[in-house]
Amino acid sequence: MAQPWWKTATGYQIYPRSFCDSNGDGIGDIPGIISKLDHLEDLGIGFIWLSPVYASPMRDNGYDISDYRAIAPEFGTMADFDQMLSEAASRDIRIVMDLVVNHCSSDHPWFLAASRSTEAPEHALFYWAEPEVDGGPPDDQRACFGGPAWHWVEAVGKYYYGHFGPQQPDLNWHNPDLRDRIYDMMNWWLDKGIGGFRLDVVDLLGKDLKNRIYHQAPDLHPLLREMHERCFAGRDILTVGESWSASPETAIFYSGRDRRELDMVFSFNQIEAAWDPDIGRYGPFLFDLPKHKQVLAAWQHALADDGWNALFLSNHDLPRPVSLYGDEGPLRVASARMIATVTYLMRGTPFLFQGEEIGMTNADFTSLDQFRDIETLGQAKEQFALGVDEATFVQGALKNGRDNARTPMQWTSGPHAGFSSGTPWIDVNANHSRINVAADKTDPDGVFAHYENLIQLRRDLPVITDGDFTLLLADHPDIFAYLREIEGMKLLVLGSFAKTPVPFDQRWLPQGRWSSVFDDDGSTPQLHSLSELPPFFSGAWIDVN
Ligand code: ISL
Ligand code: CA
Repeated sequence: MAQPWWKTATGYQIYPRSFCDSNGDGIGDIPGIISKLDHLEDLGIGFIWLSPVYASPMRDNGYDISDYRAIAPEFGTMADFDQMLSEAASRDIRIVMDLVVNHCSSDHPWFLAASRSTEAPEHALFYWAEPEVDGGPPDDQRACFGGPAWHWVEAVGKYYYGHFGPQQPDLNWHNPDLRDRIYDMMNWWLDKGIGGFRLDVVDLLGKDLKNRIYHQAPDLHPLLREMHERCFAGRDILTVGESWSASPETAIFYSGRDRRELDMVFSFNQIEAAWDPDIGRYGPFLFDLPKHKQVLAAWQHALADDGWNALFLSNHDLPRPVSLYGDEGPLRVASARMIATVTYLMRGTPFLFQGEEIGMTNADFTSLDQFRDIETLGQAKEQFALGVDEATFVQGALKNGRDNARTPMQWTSGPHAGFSSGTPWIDVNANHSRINVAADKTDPDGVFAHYENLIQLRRDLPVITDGDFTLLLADHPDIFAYLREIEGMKLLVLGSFAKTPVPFDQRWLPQGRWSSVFDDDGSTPQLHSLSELPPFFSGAWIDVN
């Protein structure tokens, strides 16, 4: 059987609000996306993961949906959406929609009806709890964006569960009526010809609130199988679930061939490996390359014969990769190229995040009022209550906050980085004078040209799609190296995470006559003559023996 298209295709995540504004209101929109499809075609993208464009009060920038079958007016109309779909299709680009069905917006008509009367059929679409004898909620669970997770509604005399916050009431997946409504809506989008779904916080579906099992509760997988049966079966689409709780041991339950659930999951083990176990994401990022390699290799091995990996460096919730693993200064381009090389030549489907293809950096904010993210602002409130001062908080948020990924896409060195002719909803990074698409694209050694090469290589070399993975130099503190092997071809991938030269021993190279897969002008040092690796050195070679 032929490979599914998503095994050789590369994905590109668009965060619409920050991508391109066509009408000067400061907010990115669908006509803006249409105007940049050529950019994605140049890059070689096979599909777009489109962050939510549905109607929404935008308290969480669209991850709080008030109408699943309408487009948010600030993003455009359904006609704009249809045009985007067909113009993308004419460039062989599919559109994978973000499916946010763990919760909806508290402005959704379902929730409005549900919180007016317990008699309304919509009431049972949500999770409710009677007050305890003291009038309090059933437990002390905290919401992700701050405050308690149980929220009081006077009119019905009950608490509802909102895992992220009061503005995002959780949908009751135990109710078949809810599932019918969601599956109908999913099929409605699929029938339009979209390329599939990215399922937001998929591991929260089927949560067991009584026993306080939120992620990967026993009901999760039966629900995903039902969803597959009712919506995905027989369709040529891609499905990827976001699962912070997935591990190499549980990944196969989502993506195993015979499971009939999803094609793959985004796992975050490699991100969490760098968090302080006591503080979590709001603490320092304690990057340790041997640990990082160990986590990624475990995923490569776990899904070697069955299941599939989603490869990514960042998304709209994470800091920028060059800021996280590389260099924001003079070695930025080399570091961006290196990080991409070692990540995207593993086995799996790559998902780039907008701006990554030009090595964009974290935000350059100086005060709290420049932040827009509901999570960052919720955290600020909690931290200030604990006595943390603003400057310290801002410093932390500039390292790990979600707005780092959400500053406007830097198209040009001109006003507002060419993102908008009006005032952007969130500040543009001043470094757009240097870091922008127009400038990077003219540089044959730039980040864009390198991504273009990597994406093309993934289509040309079956060893990347299908080859075995062997980690080399597992304990080396600065070098990430691995071998990919398939009948008739060996691919060696190597990168240095060090800002300074690293001694290199020729005996570390596996047997072979290694020839670079990247065309270069001869300025790159030959692998066989290296006694040290230059800062952020990287490359990939095939054995021409
Ligand atoms: O990164 C996180 C975990 O610590 C959270 O910021 C994030 O909320 C979590 O990854 C879930 O993310 C998804 O669902 C959220 C939405 O705010 C995120 O943007 C989305 O990617 C609620 O829908
Ligand atoms: Ca706009």
